[in-house]
Amino acid sequence: MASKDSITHWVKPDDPSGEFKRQQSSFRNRISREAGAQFPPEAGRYHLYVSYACPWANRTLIGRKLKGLEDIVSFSVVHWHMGAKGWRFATAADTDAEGEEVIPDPLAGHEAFTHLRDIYFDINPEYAGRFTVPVLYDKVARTIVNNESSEILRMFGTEFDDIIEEKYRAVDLYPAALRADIDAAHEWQYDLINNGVYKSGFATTQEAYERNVLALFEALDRAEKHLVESEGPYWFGKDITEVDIRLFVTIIRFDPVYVQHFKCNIRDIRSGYPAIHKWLRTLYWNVPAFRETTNFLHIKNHYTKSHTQINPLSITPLGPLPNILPLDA
Ligand SMILES: N[C@@H](CCC(=O)N[C@@H](CS)C(=O)NCC(=O)O)C(=O)O
Repeated sequence: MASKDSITHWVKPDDPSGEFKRQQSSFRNRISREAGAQFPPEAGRYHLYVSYACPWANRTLIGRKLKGLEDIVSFSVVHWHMGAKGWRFATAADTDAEGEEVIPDPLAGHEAFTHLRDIYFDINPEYAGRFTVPVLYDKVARTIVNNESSEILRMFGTEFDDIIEEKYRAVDLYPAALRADIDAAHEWQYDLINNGVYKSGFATTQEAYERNVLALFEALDRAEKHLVESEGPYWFGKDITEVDIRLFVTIIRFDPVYVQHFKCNIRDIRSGYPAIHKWLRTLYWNVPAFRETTNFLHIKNHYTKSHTQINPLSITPLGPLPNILPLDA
C-alpha cells in the first residue's frame, strides 16, 4: 500500500477538505527571440517530454504541429502508466503502449534514466515539486526551460517565428485583437473545465465532488451556449486560437474517461452538448494536428490504471466505442 505521502494520493487521506489542489509549475523560463536571450530559438536545441495521456502535455504537442515546429523541437513520449515513482520511460520490452516516439529517454547523457523524475533530479537533486509533463528541455544548457504547458504553448506560438516556414508564421494562436477575449475564456475554462474534471474526480468527500461537478457542468453549458451563438467552426470563428487547443484536450477525453472515471456524468458530450460535439469532431477530423496527437490507448489506460486511489482494481472500461463519432454522425 502506498504511504500517506505517496505521489499517487491526489488528495492526502487526512485532508478533511477532500479537495484536489493543483501545484504551481516550478520551471518558468522562456525561449525568447529577443537579442541576448538566455534561451534563444534554435532548431534542434530543445526537446519536449510529454505523455499522450496528459491533457496539459497534449496542448504543447498540438501547438508544435500547428506552428510547423516538427523539425525544430524534438519530442518523446513516456509510457502511459504512472506508478509510485511517477512517469516512466518506455523500454524495448513494452508492447502495450503503441504510438509515435514512445521510446526510452533519447537524449545523450540520459542513458541511465528510467523515469521522468531522473531529469528533474539531474538538474536539482533537492527538487521537491511534482514530476510533471510537459517538460521543455534545453539540450545545450542541459536544463529544463519550462514545465508549464500554457507558457510552452504561448512560446511555440511566437518565439520560433523567425526560423519557421512563412505559412506557419501566419498561424496566430493569440492574436492581438482577441487577447482580452482569449484571456477571459482561459480564466473560467481552466478552473471550471480543464481543472474542474480533476477536482470532481479526485474529490474524497461527497460535498467537494458535488460542488465541483456542478460547477463543471454549468461551465459546459456556458461553452455550449457560446458555440451555438458563434459562427464557427472554431471558438472565435474561422481561425484556431489557444482557446480551441486548451478546451479540445479536455473535451476529447470527456466521454472516453471523465464521464465514468471522474464521475463527470450529469451529461456526456456526444448526447448532451450538440454544439460542443460538432466543434470537437471538426477539430479532430479536419485538423491533423489534433487527430495525430490524440492517442486513446494511452488516454484510457493511463487514468484507469494509474489512479488506484479511485480505481483500485485498475480495470479499464472498454466504452464508449467508438471513442469519437464521425463528423457526419
Ligand atoms: N501546470 C502543469 C500541470 C501538468 C500536469 O499536472 N501534468 C500531469 C499529467 S496530466 C502530471 O505529469 N502529473 C504527475 C504528477 O503530478 O505527479 C501544466 O499545465 O503544464
